[in-house]
Amino acid sequence: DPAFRPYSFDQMVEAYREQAEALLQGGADLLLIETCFDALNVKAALAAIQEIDRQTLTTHPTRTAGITPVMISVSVGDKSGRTLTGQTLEAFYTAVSHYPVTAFGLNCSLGASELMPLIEEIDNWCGCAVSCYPNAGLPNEMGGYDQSPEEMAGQIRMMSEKGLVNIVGGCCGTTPDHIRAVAKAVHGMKPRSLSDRPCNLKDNTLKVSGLEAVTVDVKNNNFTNIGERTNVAGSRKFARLISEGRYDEALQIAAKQIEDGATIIDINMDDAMLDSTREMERFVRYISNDPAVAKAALMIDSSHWETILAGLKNAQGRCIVNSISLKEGEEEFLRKAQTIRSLGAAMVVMAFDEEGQATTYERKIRICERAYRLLTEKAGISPEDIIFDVNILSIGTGIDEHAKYAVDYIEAVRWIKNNLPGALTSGGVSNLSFAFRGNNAVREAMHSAFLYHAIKAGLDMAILNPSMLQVYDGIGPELLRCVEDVIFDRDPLATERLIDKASRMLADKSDAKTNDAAADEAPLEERLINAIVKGRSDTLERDVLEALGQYGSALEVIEGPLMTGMETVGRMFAEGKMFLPQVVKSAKIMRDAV
Ligand code: THG
Repeated sequence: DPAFRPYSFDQMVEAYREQAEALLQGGADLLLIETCFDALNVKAALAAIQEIDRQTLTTHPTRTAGITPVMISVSVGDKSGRTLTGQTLEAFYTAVSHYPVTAFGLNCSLGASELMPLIEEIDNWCGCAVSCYPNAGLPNEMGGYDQSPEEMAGQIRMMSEKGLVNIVGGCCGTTPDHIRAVAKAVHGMKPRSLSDRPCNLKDNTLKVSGLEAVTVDVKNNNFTNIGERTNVAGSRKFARLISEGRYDEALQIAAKQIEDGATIIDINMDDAMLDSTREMERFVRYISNDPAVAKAALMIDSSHWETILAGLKNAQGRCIVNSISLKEGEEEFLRKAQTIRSLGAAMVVMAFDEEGQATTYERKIRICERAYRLLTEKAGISPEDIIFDVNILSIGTGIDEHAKYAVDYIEAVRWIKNNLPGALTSGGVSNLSFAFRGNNAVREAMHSAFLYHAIKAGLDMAILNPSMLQVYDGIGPELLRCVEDVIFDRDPLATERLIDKASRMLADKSDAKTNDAAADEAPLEERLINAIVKGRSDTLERDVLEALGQYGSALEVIEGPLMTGMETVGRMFAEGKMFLPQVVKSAKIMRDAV
């Protein structure tokens, strides 16, 4: 049973709490969590230590600092630099970065020379001190260690000369002679400098992780796609697979979203017919067994608090909670935010308060402003861990009150980016087009046009189906005009025109066919460029073979029309007219063509 675990997260917390408490009572100044091979265990240890710190604050008011110094030391299985669970060191560090650790590093594992490249890698992103205490070389066939004190000391000296470490020592196979030699070798050397580094990722970028680290790159305007389909309410197929217990097939839905460009996947098990807490736990555990899915970071989506906790307590990476809000008042809001923080996750905050969901611009921004104040001033949450979702609501419904929903959303995003420093923005894009269910061409056009404008206003990420996005420039001019008139509420008849256009498109399926026929008659080069830009594979093989005949060499086909296609892709991506999932698709077509 891939979801079987001998111990639960809560049991791990309890075991760590008992030991940590005893060590601190016995006079320990610092706790070393070492030989770690699974970040989830370390998160349990940190949760336990935070619990003790909170209690100490109330029972021992003299211990004012209230934060126990902690070192974390990871052990890797091989030179790939991944833990036993397959996690990269950066993803691991990201998963434990909510605690202000004193030092992070490696122990045990391999000998010092094998650890050198990994310590060099840690140096690239580690915001705290770096430690390293290797074995005395690799074990021999008897499981013993042969490296002499001098040899080991020489290798550690090299690490230190490169300025990579702050704390060094020895693990398996080392003796007092080894430690003496190491101490002598690094005596008087300068430790790794910390002054020019972002401490504990406090450089205002949101970082999350699965097996790999995922940076939500706001500074370079890189939009982040969150896959929506692992949602029992958002995909009939996923709902059916989960209710039938076919988790392996359900995982394939996640894998497809990632393959199509999602770096985070939204998981939602809220359904009256399911035990959502149990399903969340099972699915998150299943994910950890499938590296193609586990590499992505998880967004834990539920309106049940217990279900959210189940997600957080079973994921080894750094998650995003989706969501909390002021719905049940300030106290509950802050309590949840603090728990999320102590479990190491970032959080989506919905524009919702005691009076309900914000639908107007004014209410959206006021609620977010209030939530931002509370979280940053009272709960100590870093702005980059706050992701505001100001509610993407359905437009084109024919109801007058809905007409301004899209504009209000886009303008509220702009306001947040200008007024709540460091905070991020997100939204569930497919909600926008519920009125056009059954008409995917119209829905895709609405999503692409909406995203194009929302990203310009500062939208950082969105929950969407990355397999179903259109290229902005590829939307037919009439459809685009109809869609944008509705998005911007340009005139009272806009919705009517879009509905009319939509039903004509449905009735006139030949619309698409004539388009295809026209595309088929286009000159060869245009067909190839189109295949790349639109990510279409249907006539690719035929066209590539035809080009090979005409051009005479494969290289000329590649450097000619295919590269022209890729250049167009690059330009459109830079202009925000294409999104990462589409670029991924184009790259695949290019690869197939080559
Ligand atoms: N904000 C936040 N979280 C959210 C939302 C949001 N989570 C859920 C939802 N909204 C985003 N997810 C989806 C997922 C799927 C669809 C819409 C939103 C969707 N599904 C097809 C439909 O209903 O027509 C289903 C088709 C099928 O069954 O295959 O549109 O706004 N923070």
